[in-house]
Amino acid sequence: MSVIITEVKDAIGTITLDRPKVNALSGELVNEIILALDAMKTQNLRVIILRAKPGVKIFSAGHEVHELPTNGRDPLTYNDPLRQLVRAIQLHPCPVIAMIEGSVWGGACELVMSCDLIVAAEETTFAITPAKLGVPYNIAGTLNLMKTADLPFIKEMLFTARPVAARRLMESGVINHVVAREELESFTLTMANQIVASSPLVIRILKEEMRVLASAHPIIPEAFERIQSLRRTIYDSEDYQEGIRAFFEKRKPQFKGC
Ligand code: LCV
Ligand code: LCV
Repeated sequence: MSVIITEVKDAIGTITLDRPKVNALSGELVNEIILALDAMKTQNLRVIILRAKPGVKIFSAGHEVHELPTNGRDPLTYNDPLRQLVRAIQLHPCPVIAMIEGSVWGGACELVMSCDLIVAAEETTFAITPAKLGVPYNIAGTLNLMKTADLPFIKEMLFTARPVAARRLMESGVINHVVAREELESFTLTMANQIVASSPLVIRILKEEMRVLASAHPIIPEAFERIQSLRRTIYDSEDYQEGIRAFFEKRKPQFKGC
């Protein structure tokens, strides 16, 4: 049973998340989105819209917590499905518009922010929650977030792990437009059609040009290794185990800082 719905109409592809309960980003869901993105490369499309079903309360609850390893393995490596999906979106020749309603959690925030444009319904919220779960966020993911908004704002989101209103993210330049929920589809389609009317070659090259320029962050190997070792202290910690245990036991985690 597929966990996404895909549609192609007038050079616009739409991928709808449709995994029961909360669109948690399981390997299965992520791989279906990646396959749909790949297929859409050969259908002469100009824009792709990523969305959940109309009227959802939760756009996505983030990484499927049941799939976070607790045996001392890095939970968010380069090949983690979510990392693969973020790269698939960033490398896709078409602009991807995230059309968001409901609440967005954890890694789903980075998924949405890796899209080229974001249109959100008024009541939408975003919460980046590794600190609440005791999880060592991925290096590329942290860098992606730092490239999306000013550091004080990203630190507030990461340190408090609290939901932030879409309008606040728009004021910080993260979200392009916040509209009434009933206008979300028409507004997004209008923007999509403006892109369809432009040169796909120019847009494809501009998207890749900006990806390469934006990722031009030199980091010396020693710095990279030091950050990796810092992340290991988290996923080797008791706090990491406690964060996940508390989630499944539906209780507040008792973090000890070790
Ligand atoms: C699996 C879930 C999930 C879920 N996975 O309904 O960014 S990082 O680094 O942290 C990264 C590793 C990451 O993305 O980690 C996951 C981050 N996600 C979160 O922190 C959100 C965790 N979920 C929640 O806070 C709540 O579930 C929300 C607010 C999404 C929904 O709350 P609500 O009260 O409406 P429940 O909490 O009862 O959740 C409904 C069902 O969905 C499961 C949850 O276990 C429950 O399952 P059961 O009905 O079987 O008990 N669920 C929720 N999130 N990420 N499963
Ligand atoms: C020569 C012109 C021009 C013009 N050159 O009056 O940014 S990049 O990479 O694209 C870069 C390469 C660049 O800057 O490319 C040019 C970007 N410019 C545009 O895309 C604007 C193109 N122009 C228009 O959209 C319209 O002309 C505007 C909205 C500026 C004005 O519209 P309006 O209906 O008031 P017309 O279109 O009739 O233009 C009046 C006269 O100016 C000429 C146009 O050809 C027309 O000449 P004739 O009266 O001889 O027919 N014109 C306008 N823009 N960039 N000529």
